[in-house]
Amino acid sequence: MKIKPSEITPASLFSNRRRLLNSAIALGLVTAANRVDAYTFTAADISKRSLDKTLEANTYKEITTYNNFYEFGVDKSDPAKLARHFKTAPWSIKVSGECDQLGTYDIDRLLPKSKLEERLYRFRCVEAWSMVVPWIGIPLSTILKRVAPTSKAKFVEFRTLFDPTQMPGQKRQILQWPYTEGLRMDEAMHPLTLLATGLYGKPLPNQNGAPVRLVVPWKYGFKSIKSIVSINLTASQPQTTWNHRAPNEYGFYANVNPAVDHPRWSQKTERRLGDFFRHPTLPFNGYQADVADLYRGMDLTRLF
Ligand SMILES: Nc1nc2c(c(=O)[nH]1)N[C@H]1C(S)=C(S)[C@@H](COP(=O)(O)O)O[C@H]1N2
Ligand SMILES: [Mo]
Repeated sequence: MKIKPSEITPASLFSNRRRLLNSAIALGLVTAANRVDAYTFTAADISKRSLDKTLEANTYKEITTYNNFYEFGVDKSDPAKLARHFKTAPWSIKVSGECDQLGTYDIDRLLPKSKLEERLYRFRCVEAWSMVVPWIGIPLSTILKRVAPTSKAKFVEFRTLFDPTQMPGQKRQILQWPYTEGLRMDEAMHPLTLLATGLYGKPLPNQNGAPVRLVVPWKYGFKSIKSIVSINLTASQPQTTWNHRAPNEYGFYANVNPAVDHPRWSQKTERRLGDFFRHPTLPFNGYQADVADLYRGMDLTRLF
């Protein structure tokens, strides 16, 4: 049985509000010279639109038992089992590169929990399944503004924890570890781009990337890097794990695009988890009106 968005409980899980609020204030107001203002999107209230009432969420069970998280094995059922004892507290995130507020922050200091929002996003995996997830998180732009990028910052590079003692998949060279991903600065500043810390009103399950993962709803799933320990602002385009692994199959942009086939399969349709029939895949995963402008003038068959 599917749960309607209207039945999703609001994010009232943050019992320790006062402490969190205090630490947010302690770090806060580092707004400095807002050099990232050039990327602020003013037009529509996109975050409201992303809470699309016509989207019906997948069940908690579907979202948390069919995962890609190669650090915990390559089968979709592996992460739910093998990430059970993954240690996600304490957790710190290193902020480095082209920004004023460099440093290693405790996660509770970097993410102002008082600003966490609930959003319903379509999530599409490149292997042709899709689901709709009621995420809890904070726009990445909020965090980037607080660390004050310099004018040289053109990209953001993310890195997952490297700890083979906890992540058995890292003992095998299936991918180049640690997993890395990247976004162009305007993509990173877009209000649909989320640092997610929970789903369905609960803290993020380990298999979904606890304690914090990226969600970029108009891109294929592999862009949404899990269990982030590093945010690095760079002047040039960063190397990304899947692009390094198979550059002809996985590009840097990875925008959901039914018009461009993956070399080994069509990307025209998808099967939503829990459904029997396949559906046509929408350009930019259904967020065309919000994000197509970011790529105007680019050849998206070449820059896939
Ligand atoms: N660190 C890390 N992040 C990752 C992956 C991974 O293997 N390692 N898999 C990616 C892929 S291919 C997908 S489809 C999504 C799956 O997210 P989900 O399990 O929450 O649905 O996570 C992405 N983030
Ligand atoms: Mo994926």
